[in-house]
Amino acid sequence: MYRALIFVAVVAFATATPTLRSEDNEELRFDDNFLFGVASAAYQIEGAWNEDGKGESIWDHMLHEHPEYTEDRQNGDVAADSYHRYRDDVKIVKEMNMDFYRFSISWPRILPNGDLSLINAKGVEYYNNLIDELLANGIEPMVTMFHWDLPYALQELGGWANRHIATYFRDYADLLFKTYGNKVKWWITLNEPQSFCRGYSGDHFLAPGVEHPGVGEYLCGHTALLAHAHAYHLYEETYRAKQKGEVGITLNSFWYTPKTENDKNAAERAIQFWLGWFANPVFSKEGNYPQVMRERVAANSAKEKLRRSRLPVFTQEEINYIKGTADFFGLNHYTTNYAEEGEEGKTPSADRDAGAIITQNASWPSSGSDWLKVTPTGFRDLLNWIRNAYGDVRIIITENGFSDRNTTVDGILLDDGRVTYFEEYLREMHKAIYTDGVKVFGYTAWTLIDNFEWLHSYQERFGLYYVNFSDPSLTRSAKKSSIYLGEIALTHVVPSQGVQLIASSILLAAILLRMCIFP
Ligand code: GBH
Repeated sequence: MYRALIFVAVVAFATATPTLRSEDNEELRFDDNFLFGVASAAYQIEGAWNEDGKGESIWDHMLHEHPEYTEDRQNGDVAADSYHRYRDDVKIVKEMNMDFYRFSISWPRILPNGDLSLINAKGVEYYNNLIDELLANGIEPMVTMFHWDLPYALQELGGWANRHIATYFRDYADLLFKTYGNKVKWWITLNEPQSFCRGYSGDHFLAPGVEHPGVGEYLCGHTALLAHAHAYHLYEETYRAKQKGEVGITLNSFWYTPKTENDKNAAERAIQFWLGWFANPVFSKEGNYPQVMRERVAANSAKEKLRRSRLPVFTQEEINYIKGTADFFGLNHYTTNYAEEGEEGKTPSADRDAGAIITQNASWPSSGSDWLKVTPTGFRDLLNWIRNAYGDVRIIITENGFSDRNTTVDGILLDDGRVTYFEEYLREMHKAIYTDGVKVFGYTAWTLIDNFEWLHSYQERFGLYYVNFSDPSLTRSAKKSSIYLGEIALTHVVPSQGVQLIASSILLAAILLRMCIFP
């Protein structure tokens, strides 16, 4: 055991000096007012799925019915038990010197029936406690109102495919502003509608697992945009003057790079279908879905002999109502894909409508997730694309992170793959800000602690802290990456490689020393 530990430490050290895929390795500095934070989401960390009056969510329901959907047949019933251990979590955020903590509120924990017929006092109290604990520690709460755990009661009415759900979301948002708005100044309405709407397209990776490709995801997206706009207008009209916070939305996008010179249009279509789907209605001057998207879905629908486009149509009034409804652009970014001319996916489906074949390059460095390759330069390209498309919108990176697979604790604490990922992505973001002039004002690492990674369950770990899921007390232990990012949050400096080498050596010496004292 002891020798094995030394072996792991030495191997880790040997790989601790990353070869940068960004050319420069100088020390980089971020402005004093640049914000650093960490993120999590309710279903992925809280557990306590049916405690203290919480209602059932679509994730509870789907994974209880279909344990086989996840890699190891587990679910988020207990997860990292943050419902009971939130004080430990806040301590960790503080240890990492973070300015803010982005977490999500579970809609069914507050409103078990989805609507205002029942307000669960214990649920309301839980988030009050969490927010108070953060503020007492000098950490700003940043609240995501919806990170995929819709009340199941609303799914029975069709969920996001039912346009009226937008009004239910408005009521829920109203309650959150009213209840927490004196303490919370950062609001994110929805996390990644592009992802959760896939739960209606038959890609079984997300709840509710409804199978209506080419139709369901567009209906869902339509409702989601209206819901977001309702929450924004409500804040604008009723709360902003007094509460003085900001309301935005979090969208995710890969970077799409043309596979060959001839694939530039395919790459542009891919990003319009993925990011433009939600960004264009909210952030563009003209509003509405991207033109290429409206045209292609309409044309395919006509070919399928449908009477109207599968992509619902906004009235001019709705276009104006949705346009401009964000104080900031929350961006989740992880990786890059190739796009190539051609068609793939079911008929019909959004993938086929986009008319691009999506691949990756097997030689790109991998992670613990099939879809996530380490491709830092795409981050800078994406940020520039957003600025070119939507002008000088204020951007905050609301997620960026790296996974590894479940192995031994010892191997995983020295998570050099993650350190390298953060370093390279921060360097590219720095170039986007300070060389290219993109207005990014903050950065959020995904994720605080190892947690329930949706269909990959506890097998893919994105945490800055390790969670021992086989230990009933679910101990959290610092990984090397948490120390690395903690230093950056404190100093606002990404150290040069030389400094990092010294820091790694000290860390290694400390580990070896500890092993000698407690063999
Ligand atoms: C984010 O989504 C989520 O907001 C967060 O909850 C999650 O933990 C984090 O990423 C890490 O995954 O399995 O090949 O079908 C990022 C966008 C969309 C990426 C769904 C993975 C599934 C690909 N995700 N996608 S696959």
